[in-house]
Amino acid sequence: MFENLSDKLQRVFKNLRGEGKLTSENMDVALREIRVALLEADVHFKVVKQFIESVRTQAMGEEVLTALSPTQQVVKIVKEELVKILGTSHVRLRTASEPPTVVMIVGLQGSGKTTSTGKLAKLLSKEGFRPLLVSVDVYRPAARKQLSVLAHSIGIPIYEGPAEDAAQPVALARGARREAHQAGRDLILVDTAGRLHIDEELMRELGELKTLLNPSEILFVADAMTGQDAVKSADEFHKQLGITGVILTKMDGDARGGAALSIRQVTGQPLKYVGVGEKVDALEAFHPERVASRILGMGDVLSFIEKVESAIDRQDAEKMQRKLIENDFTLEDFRDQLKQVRKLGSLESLLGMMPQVGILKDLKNVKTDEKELTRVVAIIDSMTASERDNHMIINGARRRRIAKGSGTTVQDVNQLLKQYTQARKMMKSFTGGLPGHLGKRLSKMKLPSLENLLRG
Ligand SMILES: Nc1nc2c(ncn2[C@@H]2O[C@H](COP(=O)(O)OP(=O)(O)O)[C@@H](O)[C@H]2O)c(=O)[nH]1
Ligand SMILES: [Mg+2]
Repeated sequence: MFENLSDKLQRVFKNLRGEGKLTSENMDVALREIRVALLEADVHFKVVKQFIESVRTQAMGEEVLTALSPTQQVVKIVKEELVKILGTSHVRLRTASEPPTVVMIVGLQGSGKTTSTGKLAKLLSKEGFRPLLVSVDVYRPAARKQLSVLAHSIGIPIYEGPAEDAAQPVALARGARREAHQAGRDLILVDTAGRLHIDEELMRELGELKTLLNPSEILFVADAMTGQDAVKSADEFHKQLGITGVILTKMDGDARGGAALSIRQVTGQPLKYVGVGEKVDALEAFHPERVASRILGMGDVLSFIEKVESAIDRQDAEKMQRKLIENDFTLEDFRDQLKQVRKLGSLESLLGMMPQVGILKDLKNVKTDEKELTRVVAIIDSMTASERDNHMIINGARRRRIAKGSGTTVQDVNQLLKQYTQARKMMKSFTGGLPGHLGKRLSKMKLPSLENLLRG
């Protein structure tokens, strides 16, 4: 997400810093560069124009020009403006005063409605909701089946209705509402049909569903890969149907992110969730403040820590930390740590949230390799307890035995042992290298060991 934009903006700031003093001339140059960076990121031109004007007015103010660190002031202004166009704060899901709350998921075909419906059900059930799913996409035979498979895989109930309703969106919706009442479900997520283009018939059908269901939210699913087209159709849907928010999908792809930066300004409706992958947990609540920091390379440390903390048991993490300090980090710990890494999901998506400094910057190009992880875990599993406890005793004969037991080669075992010792070393040096609070948190995450592991 936003990598190019982020790189470019950081370069602009770096150049400004090099100038020492802010003048209206170098500020003009910087603003021009920011403008180009935003346009290249596919941000809507009207949004760009407004953005630049607002930054210019503030940056040219007396206080900024004479400030001790004018560049920092400019960065602050740019950040505040970014937050402004992204939306001032995270917008929670609206709920009905009397349950069940109904959320309609709408959008064009292939934008990610069905996938997002499943993801949202999972996310919201973690927040304590008891969702019921229903698909009213009766036009493509596979569409309802797709949601049904998804629902079963995440263990969330779905209303499938009687066979005679199979072609009746309104009847299905009505049935789902009855079912929710009977089964005590407090949230109905309605996956609707899409079209390749907005057409009258679809809008009429969605309007009918809206009247029947009186939804608290109508979330428009926009495909970030389609850039400004996504913004345009969001706007169109809003004019015809009245949407209450947007889910922007496929932000993990090489989308330039302009849609994210334009939706709020163009449609007046907030971006509420972002899809960052095909898997069912690849959906994030959208936090403007954090995203603005991410764009400016300040890192979305909060999201990162939240994610890590939800996956890693705090006590485990503290135990690890202690072991590290006491130089007591064994192969067994190494394996446990790898298993936790797997729980965290893709390393790449995690690193995208981090401040782009030194070592972390290099880490960005590293991809997690599931197979590699599995192999490493298998090798450690094939060791005896005393070997795991003290890797020094693992001689040639033991290496051969371990390789055989884990279905790998002696080279694989050698490599793993090398990675492990390097990881120990790096983790130790890393723990001391960062400012207190952050250093402590990061050391719990053992990033450098990952680097070693994955680099091989
Ligand atoms: N990479 C990626 N793919 C996504 C995301 N959301 C949906 N998709 C994919 O987009 C395609 C269409 O999704 P689907 O939910 O069937 O779209 P629908 O026609 O709107 O219901 C599927 O292949 C999904 O796996 C996302 O956030 N990231
Ligand atoms: Mg669908």
